[in-house]
Formats: sequence, C-alpha cells, structure tokens
Amino acid sequence: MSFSFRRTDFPDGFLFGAATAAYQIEGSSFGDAGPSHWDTFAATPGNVVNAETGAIACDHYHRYAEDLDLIRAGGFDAYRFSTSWARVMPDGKSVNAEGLDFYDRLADAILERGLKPYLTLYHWDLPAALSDLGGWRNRDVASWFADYAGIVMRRIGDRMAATATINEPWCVSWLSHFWGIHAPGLRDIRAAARSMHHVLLAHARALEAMRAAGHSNLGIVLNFEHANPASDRPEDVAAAKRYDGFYNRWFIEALTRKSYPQEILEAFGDHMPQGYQDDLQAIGAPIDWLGVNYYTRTNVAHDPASAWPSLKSVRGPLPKTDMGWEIYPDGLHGFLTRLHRDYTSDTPIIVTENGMAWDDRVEGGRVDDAERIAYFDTHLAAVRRAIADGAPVRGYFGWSLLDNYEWSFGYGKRFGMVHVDYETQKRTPKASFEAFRQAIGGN
Ligand code: IFM
Repeated sequence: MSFSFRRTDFPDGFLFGAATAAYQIEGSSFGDAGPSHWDTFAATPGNVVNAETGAIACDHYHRYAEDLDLIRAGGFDAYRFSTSWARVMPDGKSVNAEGLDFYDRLADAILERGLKPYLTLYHWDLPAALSDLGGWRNRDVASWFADYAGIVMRRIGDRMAATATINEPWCVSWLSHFWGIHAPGLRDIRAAARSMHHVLLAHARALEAMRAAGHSNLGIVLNFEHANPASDRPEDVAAAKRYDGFYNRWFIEALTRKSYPQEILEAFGDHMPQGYQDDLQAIGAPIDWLGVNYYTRTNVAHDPASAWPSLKSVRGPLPKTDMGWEIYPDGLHGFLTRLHRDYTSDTPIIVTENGMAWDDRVEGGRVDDAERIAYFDTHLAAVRRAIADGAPVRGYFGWSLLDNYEWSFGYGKRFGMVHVDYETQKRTPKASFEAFRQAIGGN
C-alpha cells in the first residue's frame, strides 16, 4: 500500500519530518540524568500502565546514530527532537556536562545526515527537584525555564533550524493539573489556573532570553483537538464551546491577542495568579512560527452532574485508533485554516505532530500498518487542502519515528513508523515508513 501523494504535490521547500521526544525514547537512566516528575509519577501506583517508566525506553541515548540513519534513509528532511531538562540540569540547578555533551553530539549527527534539527526545549521532563518547589504552579518556573533554555541554546542553538519553547502547554497544565492524567497528577482547579498561565509566561521569558542572545526562528508547539457537540442541543453546543475554550483558544488567544477567553477566566476566578494581566504583553510577543499537533476530535456533551466545565466526552461514530481516538482529518484542515484566518495570519505553521497508535505486530519480518498509511494519507490530504485554501503550512512531522513510551499508557501503544522490540531494541521499519520513503524520495 502506498500514499496517494508525491513530494511534488506539495509546495517547493515543504518539509517532511519525523518527530520524537527525549523522555519517550532516550532512556532516562543513562548519562547521569536526574529524576524528572515523570519518574516519580510512574513510581506511584495507578498512574502508568504496568508502572512503566522511561528509564530505558528505546535506548536512543546509545542508538541515536542508527535512528538518525533511518530518518535519512526514509527521505525525510527534518528531525524534531527535544532536550530533557532533567538530563541537562539533574537537580534543577547545576548543569550535567554529560547531558549537554550528548545533545552536542546529537546536533552534529543530525546535520551530518543532511537533516534539519527542529528542537523542542520542554517535552515534559521537569526535574523532580523543581517539582518539589511547586513546578508549574510556582511563578518562578518562568525564570528557571528561561535559564535552562539559555544553557541549551548556548551549546547547540547555533545549529538548530528552528526551536520551540514548549510542547503542548495544554498537556503541561490542564491534563496534568486538572485532570491528573499526566505528571504531577494533580486534580485541582487552582493548580490548573496557575499552571495554564505560568506555562505561557515561561514560554515568554525563554523567548525573550533567546532573542536577546541572538537566536532566531523561535516558536511554540500547541496541540489542538476539534470539539464536536455530541448533539444539536444548545447545552451540548455550549459545552463544546467551553471545551474549545480551555483546550484550544486559551493558548492561541493569549499568544496572538494578549487575552484569555472570558468564559474560562470567569470560571477560574480568584484561582488565577495575581497580576496575571501584566504578563500578557510579554506572552503575546510575536513568534516566528507556530507548531500544530493534531490527532483527533472529541464529542462533547453537557454534564450537569459534574463541576465546571460540566461536560463529558461521549463515544463517537467514526473509526478509532488504538487510543480510542476518532480519526477525523477534516479537523486538521479546520484548525490550519482557522488559525491562519483568525489568529496567526501569515506566520508559518508547521504540523509538528500527527499520527496514530495501532496494535502493530511483526510478522515475517514485516509490519503491515495499512491503517497508519491511510491515516497519514488522509491527514496529508487535509494539509494540502489547507494550503490550497491559503494557510501558510510549511511542513509536516509524523508522530512518531519510533514506537515509544506513551506516557500513562506505558509501552502498550505503538505510534511509530518504525517498530521497536523493547526486549532486543531491534528496529523494524513499518510499511508506513516505506510509504513515506517512496513518496518523498528516500533511498
Ligand atoms: O506521545 C505524545 C507526544 O508526547 C505528545 N503529543 C501526543 C503524542 C501521542 O499521544
């Protein structure tokens, strides 16, 4: 099975890439990395399937050369990776030379293969020592993060094609501090309100520090989920609007309009940090590009029995991935055109993550992930339609290069274009990897 497109169906210079994140692949037990709040979260019963951690993961720390060879062989143009805060600053204060040396080697190795390095500075591995101090609930996290960003960029910033501050602020804040599904596992509206502001303040302070140091092509990566009303009933339509407010609009409106959605602010009330209004000017400083992560839609119903936001997700009718997520490519087209029209105008947009989990099996040395090929194909068709409709989309990164640690789901959910046998660490490119190679011109 192959894709319905070729590289030439996209504008000249359109980037195809593969994406990963440090904690999900590196092996956090190697190279004197410190514990992150994911290590402590996973060590607490009930948080992660089988109590699995990123201690070994895909052993990318030792196997990065082989993994980068794969990206090149697939014909990709770019590699999106993240640096681990806990590896670079194990106690949250001092620098681990071995950690920085690793990223220095990695940066060179990416360039040696003719790939463009797309760096994300925070993909969720907060040092446990900073979590002890309140982590994202503590306003000081903004200056801690700016310091860390400066340290990483001084070492490898000269070689980065593009740099994002934070991956998916919604996950860093709401998912982790209100729904308690990710580290640190809090379920508390005050923690949510604070972290939802501080994560953007941290972005702003890091951006300022990097600009002052002369770095360029700086952005942020937001995740978007289409909020579909479960019915035409006005209560469900209003619930979907609230969902869109705290999931999608909160972050993009602060970044582009220097304001938060009124309805969400009112619900947070006094839980918002004092004087938050004074930070919005900095939070709304221009970015050079916006990263968009998109996977699915949610069908939202009003739920009068639960506290604000008084809603629940209900099972929808569309085919689903192994995560139970509905496959809805129109949502990607919708966000790309909506962002361009309502928020970001001509700021370049890069699809920094898109992909699906499937219960892949190696059979006869092959993994025939036809479902994933169809997923990528229909979403890349949505990207093409968005470009035709005027959205300045400049690239697309498949999530993910490798099967990896899927956070609270442990290793059970496979998102990779390359299968990983966690016993032997053997990599087996799947049919979707081969489909990319054929469409975009690898060896
Ligand atoms: O694996 C994650 C990634 O770390 C962030 N975006 C969503 C992916 C799939 O859940």
